[in-house]
Amino acid sequence: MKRVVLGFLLAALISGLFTGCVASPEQQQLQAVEVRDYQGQRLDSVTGFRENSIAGPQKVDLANYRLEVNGLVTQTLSLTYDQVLSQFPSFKKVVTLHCVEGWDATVLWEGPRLKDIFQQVGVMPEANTVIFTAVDGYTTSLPLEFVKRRDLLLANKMNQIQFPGDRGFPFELVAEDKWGYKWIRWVKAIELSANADYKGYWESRGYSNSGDLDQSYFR
Ligand SMILES: Nc1nc2c(c(=O)[nH]1)N[C@H]1C(S)=C(S)[C@@H](COP(=O)(O)O)O[C@H]1N2
Ligand SMILES: [Mo]
Repeated sequence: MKRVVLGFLLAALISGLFTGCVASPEQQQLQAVEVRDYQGQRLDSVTGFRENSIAGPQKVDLANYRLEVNGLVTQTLSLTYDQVLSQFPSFKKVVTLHCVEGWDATVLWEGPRLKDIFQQVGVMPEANTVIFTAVDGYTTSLPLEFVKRRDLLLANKMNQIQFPGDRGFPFELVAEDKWGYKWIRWVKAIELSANADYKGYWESRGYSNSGDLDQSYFR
């Protein structure tokens, strides 16, 4: 009898150890439907990422979710997920995210352009900075001119599928040419500001405020 219990415990322990390496049913489902090749480019799987966010994966309930656009604008916006997607056209881009930890991920991103959203709210001339806030309290910022010129996306799809919950659903900023800490996930507010020196979560802890990929991420 004791042996049986011991054997059972051992089996439970071993299977527990290995579940970390095996894709969960949800991950397997995502792997089956995501696109891994786009116009000749290999894409990384949406399930193969390291989770390194400041407060762990966020579960966003769409019923209560609103994307807020405010600050130096003539008309503030508060939109549901569906309103964001129906009011602005979506664009696709293959872009590689580089984390300061040394890993990267190449993904087909898809979603509305920030500059189209800005057009709708009417940005005041003194605004020069875009400050982003996420559901987990994370913050970051970018120059307004850069966001418009580079057609940055607020992505809701990766590899042609809607974001999995732990990957930044409903929206992640595709901050191309910038280090991973500028790619804010679970975005909930976008503020137009005249404070070019604003420093977000990692920027206020010593990472470069420009976040330029071709420069060191230290100040
Ligand atoms: N809301 C939020 N967004 C965040 C973070 C975070 O902790 N919270 N971490 C950033 C960092 S350091 C990296 S490298 C990227 C990783 O994004 P990925 O999961 O799309 O690869 O998310 C960025 N966005
Ligand atoms: Mo990162």
